[in-house]
Amino acid sequence: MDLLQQIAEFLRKGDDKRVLELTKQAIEQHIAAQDILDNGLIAGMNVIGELFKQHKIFIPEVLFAARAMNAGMDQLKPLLIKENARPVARIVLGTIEGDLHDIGKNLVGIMLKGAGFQVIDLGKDVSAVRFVEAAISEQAQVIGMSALLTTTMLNMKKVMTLLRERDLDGSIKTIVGGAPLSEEIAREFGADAYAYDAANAVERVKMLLAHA
Ligand code: B1M
Repeated sequence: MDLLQQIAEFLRKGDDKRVLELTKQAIEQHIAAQDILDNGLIAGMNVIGELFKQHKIFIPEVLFAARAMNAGMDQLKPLLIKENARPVARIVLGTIEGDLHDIGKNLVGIMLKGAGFQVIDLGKDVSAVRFVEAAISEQAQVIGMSALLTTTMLNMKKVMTLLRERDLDGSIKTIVGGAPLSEEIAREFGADAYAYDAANAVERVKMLLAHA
């Protein structure tokens, strides 16, 4: 089993110490951070998602896997973030109200920072009012929302409605993402953009700002 497969396997087992060690080893062996992320950490998390769906594992195992994922991501973070002198733009980021999944959102934040954006991370379970008020007070150009549940993604619509009501939909752009979202759903919700993963989020935010 190669190193990345071992990372995926120990993540599946929820062994954060082994995931941490192996991620460090992979970095020392000059394996690209993106490769470690995609073929080690995310690959392991995808297996967890599948097992959880089939009721072969339960919440505690998923939580241990999430802890192991974070242990690996902490090592990769500095490599994924390149220092930029001046922020390109300001983005308010968070997981939508009712939703506690934050691994994907954190990854999006890391990639945006790496691309030179200033990210104001509001955390998880963020209400529409908090998103909009933070964007106003921080003078952000973009609001980025993540949702992992088909139920909570509906709360994203409230942000677009609130922006329209306050006549801010022209000056503050919105981008949504997360497993249950799609281009079509994003359009239906009235979001300005949808991204399928963290790297795509960077591209889409750049496009939004170019057209602003
Ligand atoms: Co939960 N969970 N979970 N869970 N969980 C899912 C999402 C689920 C698909 C599992 C399954 O059934 N197969 C399912 C949702 C079903 C649905 O609604 N369609 C589910 C469920 C049902 C639940 C609970 C309801 C379970 C329960 O209590 N009975 C509960 C809900 C709690 C709540 O939020 N209120 C729950 C709880 C949890 C834990 C707390 C145990 C834990 C989260 C820990 C944490 O995040 N700190 C957890 C986990 C870990 C998962 C799975 C296994 C993994 C999610 C993850 O981190 N993936 C997940 C199954 C799966 O997705 N395969 C599952 C890795 C991450 C890198 O990917 O988040 O998709 P992802 O992010 C990607 C893209 O989506 C995109 O870019 C990221 C990087 O590439 N992206 C964006 C994300 N946000 C974006 C924003 C953007 C752009 C792109 O722009 C702003």
